Amino acid sequence: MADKFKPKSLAGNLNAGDLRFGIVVSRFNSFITDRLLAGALDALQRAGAAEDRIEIVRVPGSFEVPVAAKKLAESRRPDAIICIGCVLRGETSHYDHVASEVARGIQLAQMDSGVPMAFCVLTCDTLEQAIDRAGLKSGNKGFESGLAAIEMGNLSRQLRSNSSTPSAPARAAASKSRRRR
Ligand code: INI
Repeated sequence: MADKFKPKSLAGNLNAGDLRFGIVVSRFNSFITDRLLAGALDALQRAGAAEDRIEIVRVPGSFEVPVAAKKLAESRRPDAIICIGCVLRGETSHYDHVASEVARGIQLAQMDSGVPMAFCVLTCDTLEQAIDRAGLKSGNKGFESGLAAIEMGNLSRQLRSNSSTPSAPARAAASKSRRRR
């Protein structure tokens, strides 16, 4: 019985073929963010993304990433955006403000725009932790974010085209054609 219970399920594939991407990169801690960017580009390239369908936007620090991502989403309407930054704990509470606001800002930007945004902002206590996540012991979070962006870009396209509830214009057209019959 249970094996007959197969609700429809959707998931984005990892083919970047015809998707368009935006990447917002913070210049602060560029030693790390450059490596995250390289990881993200590696993921996109290996998944078949076209160079001319990727736009990279650089901002001063992680705090500026959300507003740039939102404007990029609204003006270019890419399939997905990858947000890259690195926040390192210092001696004051500055870290906490930047770290929490960048996460909150990116979530707001993707919810407001409807464009999926991969969160690739490292928040680390030490430079060593950041290096580990930018291509050393713990892999490259940029690469992982690239894959997340591809999957979410494809899923978003499916959710737009696969809607089980017809749009208002589609409903109006269907009822007009019923009246004509
Ligand atoms: N920006 C970062 O991306 N990472 C940090 O670790 C950081 N720290 O620690 O200060 C940081 N600060 C700059 C901030 O993002 C803004 O660019 C700046 O405050 C100007 O608005």
